[in-house]
Amino acid sequence: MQDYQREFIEFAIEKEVLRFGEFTLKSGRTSPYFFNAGLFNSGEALARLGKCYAAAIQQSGIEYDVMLGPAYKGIPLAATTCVALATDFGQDVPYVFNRKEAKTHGEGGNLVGAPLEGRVLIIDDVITAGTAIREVMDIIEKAGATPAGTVIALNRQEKGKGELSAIQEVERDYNMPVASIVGLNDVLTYLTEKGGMDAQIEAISAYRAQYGI
Ligand code: OMP
Repeated sequence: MQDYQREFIEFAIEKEVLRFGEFTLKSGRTSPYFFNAGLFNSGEALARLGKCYAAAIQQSGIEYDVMLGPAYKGIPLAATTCVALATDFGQDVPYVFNRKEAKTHGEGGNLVGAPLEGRVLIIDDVITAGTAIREVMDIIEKAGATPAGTVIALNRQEKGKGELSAIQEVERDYNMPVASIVGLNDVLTYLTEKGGMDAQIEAISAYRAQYGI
């Protein structure tokens, strides 16, 4: 695990973005942990988050022309990550986001920011079953652009519809890599190193036995 990954997990637990307990997911699964990126809800938290995404993008080697932050949660993620790419890596990356409701006056349309063209890097919080990300692919397709890859904060490393992970299905269906700041395996490594988290580790291991890949 890299330093930024360990720091990210610590920071997510500190902010209660990463919590342990019993949670019902969008997919209907009952999970012993939940990652709520909406709780990175202050200037400092967003700044640190952007740096972690920027580091993960650099690490992935994905080549792209524009970053797309899908509404709503992807919008601040794209903004803070583009700032971090500029300040930490000297890269001035254009970004664009969609509106959920198309605007009929003013500039019109449902895309705001840079043109959605060329190779697109999607930024999002979590992929569990892959439903949300598939909707984003339609936006890219309609614009005539090409998906270059996706970067997320946490890879939950669980099954999609079949035996592959949801992320592997997305990678296969859209022929693009999905990178993440951390995966569930990193979270487990962190909890094991930290100690005193046996109950949480046990619950996550049981969940993995059922839904993990
Ligand atoms: P899928 O559409 O099934 O891939 O689920 C992704 C969405 O689930 C995310 O965009 C979140 O809205 C939500 N989610 C989390 O935010 N954190 C989690 O740990 C798990 C989920 C989830 O419901 O699966």
